[in-house]
Amino acid sequence: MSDVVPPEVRPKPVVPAKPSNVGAPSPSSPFPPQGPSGGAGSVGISAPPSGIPVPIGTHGPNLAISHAVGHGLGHGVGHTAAHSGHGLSSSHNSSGGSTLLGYIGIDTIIEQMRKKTMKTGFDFNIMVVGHSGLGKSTLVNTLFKSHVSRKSAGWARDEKIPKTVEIKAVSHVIEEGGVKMKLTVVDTPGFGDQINNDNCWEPISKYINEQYEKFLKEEVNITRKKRIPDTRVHCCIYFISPTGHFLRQLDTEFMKRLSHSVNIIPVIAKADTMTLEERQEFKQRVRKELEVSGIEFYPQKEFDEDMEDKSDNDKIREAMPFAVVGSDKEYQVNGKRVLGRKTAWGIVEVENPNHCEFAQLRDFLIRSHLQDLKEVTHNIHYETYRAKRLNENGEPDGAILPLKMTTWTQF
Ligand SMILES: Nc1nc2c(ncn2[C@@H]2O[C@H](COP(=O)(O)OP(=O)(O)OP(=O)(O)O)[C@@H](O)[C@H]2O)c(=O)[nH]1
Ligand SMILES: [Mg+2]
Repeated sequence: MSDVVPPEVRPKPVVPAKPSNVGAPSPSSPFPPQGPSGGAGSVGISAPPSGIPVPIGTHGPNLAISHAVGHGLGHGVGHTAAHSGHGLSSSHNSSGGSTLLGYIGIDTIIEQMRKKTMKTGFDFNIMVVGHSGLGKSTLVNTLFKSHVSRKSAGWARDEKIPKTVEIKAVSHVIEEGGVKMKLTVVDTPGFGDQINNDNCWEPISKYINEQYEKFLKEEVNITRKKRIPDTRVHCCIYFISPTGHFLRQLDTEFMKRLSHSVNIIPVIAKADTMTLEERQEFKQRVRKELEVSGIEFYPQKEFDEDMEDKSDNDKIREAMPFAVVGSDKEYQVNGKRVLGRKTAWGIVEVENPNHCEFAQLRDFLIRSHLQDLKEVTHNIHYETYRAKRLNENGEPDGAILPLKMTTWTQF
């Protein structure tokens, strides 16, 4: 299993859907015959190298031929191919060579991954950080509508969320559409209260690195788990005070220090305390300040994979930092229950895009970038930590390193 490479990158279909002109099998397939039964070779069709995925569970017109392929392939894979119906085929081109025309089924990797994810579920870990009282604990509850912190802390529903006094990770398994996500929310005490705020990022930085260290130790174990529990922080939502002026020095300092070890997502807290014009102006100012200070927030420009990625992420970067409002209280608005904040002049609806950008933040975190957040964490931040640690003394806490480091982790 040492060379199993995890499906790290967002899957993109490599081949188009099965073409209508799937060719008949030909003896001139580029694949050599495989398997002891002689099935593939004996009917004039060759089996693919065993690494090539074979479609599962779809029945097509080439059943007889596919059956032969199946036996030729050997156990497991062969049997699946036997019922695939797609088969493998190649045909002669005009110059006498052979061209692979048949449907191989590479695109079924997506379905295979989906099934696997459905079975195993996945971890997603969010941390909230910022000055005291900016609504960090409240937003976490809002985000997942699951009252994560409240339930776990045993509070009654209407109790006020207490001040957070220590770093606390709370996990819940959330299931939607048959997919299980183990969500861990790391709530942190607000900083900025102390007379001396020097190094207030240290406990947070320490926590982030401890999770990397835990993962590294598991990874280099001789008998490592097939699936390493992932407690690494995939994103750190940084709360900016809605002052309407400038970023505080502590904000820039914090983000500068941590942006190289975790995905920072800045948000403007308590957006309901600003007018729309103030909010727009403040967002622009914050973006400028972040740029001038050289702070790379997520999604980092340097990690855009292609032009499409760049153009999508540019739009997001231009909309950031999202100005959010949090609440875990529900009110009746036009006959519907909505999460909101009741004021003397009406209800601020948390999920209404005309009121604030909470919905944008949620869609960005969960619906469009969750997988990418995990990949950047693993491939960039963790990798940097890992390389540094292994360079320091070669072995984390005396563990023996395998020659080649590979993981079998679902991201
Ligand atoms: N106006 C407004 N108030 C909010 C918002 N979110 C939270 N609050 C209120 O702000 C106060 C502090 O909220 P918390 O969620 O405890 O803030 P916190 O950042 O976790 O605070 P610490 O744990 O002390 O750092 C509470 O009274 C919340 O009801 C918001 O979006 N707008
Ligand atoms: Mg709190």
